[in-house]
Amino acid sequence: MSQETSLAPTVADSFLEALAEAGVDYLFTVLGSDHPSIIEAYVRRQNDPARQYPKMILFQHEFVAMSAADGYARISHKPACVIAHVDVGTAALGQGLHNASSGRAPVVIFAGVAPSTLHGEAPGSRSEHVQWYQDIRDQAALVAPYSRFSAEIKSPHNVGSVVHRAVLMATTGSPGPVYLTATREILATPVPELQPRPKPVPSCHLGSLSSEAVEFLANALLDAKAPLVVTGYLGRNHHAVQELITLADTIPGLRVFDSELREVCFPATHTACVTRGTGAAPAVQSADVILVLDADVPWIPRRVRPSPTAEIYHIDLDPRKERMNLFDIGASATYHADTSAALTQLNAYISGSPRLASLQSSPTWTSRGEELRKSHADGRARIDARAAALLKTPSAPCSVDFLCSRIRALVPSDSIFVTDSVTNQVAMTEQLQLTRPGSHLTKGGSGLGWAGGASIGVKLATTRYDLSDRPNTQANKSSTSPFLCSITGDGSFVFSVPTAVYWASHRYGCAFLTVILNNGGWNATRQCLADVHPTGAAAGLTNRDLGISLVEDGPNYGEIAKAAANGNLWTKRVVSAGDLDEALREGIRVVAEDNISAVLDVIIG
Ligand SMILES: Cc1ncc(C[n+]2csc(CCOP(=O)(O)OP(=O)(O)O)c2C)c(N)n1
Ligand SMILES: [Mg+2]
Repeated sequence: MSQETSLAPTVADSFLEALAEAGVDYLFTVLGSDHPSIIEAYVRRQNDPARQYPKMILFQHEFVAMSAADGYARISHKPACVIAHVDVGTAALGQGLHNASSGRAPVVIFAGVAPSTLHGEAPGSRSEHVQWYQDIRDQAALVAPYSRFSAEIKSPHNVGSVVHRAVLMATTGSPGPVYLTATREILATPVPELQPRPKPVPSCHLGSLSSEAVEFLANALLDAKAPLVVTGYLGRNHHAVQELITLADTIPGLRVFDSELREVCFPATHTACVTRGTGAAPAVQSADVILVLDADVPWIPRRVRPSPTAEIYHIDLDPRKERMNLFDIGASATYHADTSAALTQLNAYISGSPRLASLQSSPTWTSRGEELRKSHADGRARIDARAAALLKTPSAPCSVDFLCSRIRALVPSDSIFVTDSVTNQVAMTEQLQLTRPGSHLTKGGSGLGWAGGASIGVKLATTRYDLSDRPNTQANKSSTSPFLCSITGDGSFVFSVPTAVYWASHRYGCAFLTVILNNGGWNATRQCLADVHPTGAAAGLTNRDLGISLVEDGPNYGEIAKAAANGNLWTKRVVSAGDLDEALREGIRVVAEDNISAVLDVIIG
């Protein structure tokens, strides 16, 4: 092995420099034998006051690093980088790959590949027994179903080009993970002086609608008798939410249904808002014009489907659903466009339409608006009644409705929720009454355990940036960041690798409150069984007999987290509804004042 002779820059320095140029703030890292040159380059950069970013955040599990990068990228829209180990480290990204892909989180994953020389021909040549095993055939195939792009850095001469292309592929189109690799030999190869990129880093902007499309869609909405907007992730862009509110204000009777609850796409308090508990299904069935805006699963046909005569139009940043094998919503026209721009165009056309004034004063539109106000108020009353049901029985265990209504009442008004709540997702969001875009994120896909790591990423992002007008980011000039509340299923909590989550939470000062919906195990498994084999042999068995109950022998979740944080964490189990407020208040206080995480394990009856 050759001896170190100088501190000259290497490909690893070029790699970090290119990430910095592309706006990468953090390296969510799990170190391995493939990373010596990256560590070396990183330490050199840390000694240079002009090169403090990206900062390395160390994790003890790849899935947690990946989820933290996902949370950071989802909330900030800025590319995040994961540094993972060759082969086994890439495999350990696990369900985090799926979540980042489905959730369109721009994450650049870098992993080593096994050194390609055996005899010390170049710095970085093989030196470890495991490097023979880690030399697998097609490492990028491990991430292929999820990655938008993958490439190996093979030359010291084009590192910037490869990295900038990777960031472009991660951040634009339908954003998502990309995968870069390099051998140790390449990373250790010297390069001439680092040159700043002379031109801006490439980007690619989504277009808007053609004028014909604007005219057609606007008139379809004006002519509709029962118009409905279905959306799923439009709330990524706060301006789009504002434009959707304007559209709903302009066309009384237009309903808005958020079918995915991944972002805050429309305020719960607006009279046009329908949820699963307040009329989403009848709205889908009765609509004559449905405008689908940035949604992956606007409805599940086996449960509810639009009328065969309904006209369906679809505008999306990913209208062809490039990652899905099956997608067919019966749309008669589909547009590949930025929904924020498209809604601005539609609103401009509609507000200038000579028909608008007479339509707005027509008895039909007036009574439609009245009907909406009434059904929204009725829906709200039903949600409130569910929350209030336990007020007179304080010794009963909490319901999800009661618990989440109390969380909403007690957390600071600037709170951000990061959730992973599976079968309780609808009740939880209905009770949280979310109104502010950016105040809630849930996992982009179905990979359980996302919320733990994601909370750390969201905390880092909100500490660094003011994200009140996403995707625009401003430096956070205040010394504080919004309160962070994670709500998770008990099963999901275990999937999050809590030992790695709360260790990192403590080490990096990312304090947040976790509320565990402890319903004694995996309710989802029971629900799916009842759905597919309602009268089968397994249906009659208890959860305990099926092995999915954690009522008798569930882990002590809070103590796991506390041990991981070396005792620097507050935890409590709440068994009765009457004890909830005091425990919640203390959990909130500990996070806000003592700056340590808190875990509230709430038994759900
Ligand atoms: C990584 C991963 N493994 C398994 C599953 C399948 N799965 C879906 S929901 C679920 C149980 C979730 O339990 P919990 O978080 O307690 O939510 P609940 O079902 O009780 O609402 C499982 C195992 C999954 N989605 N992701
Ligand atoms: Mg559960």
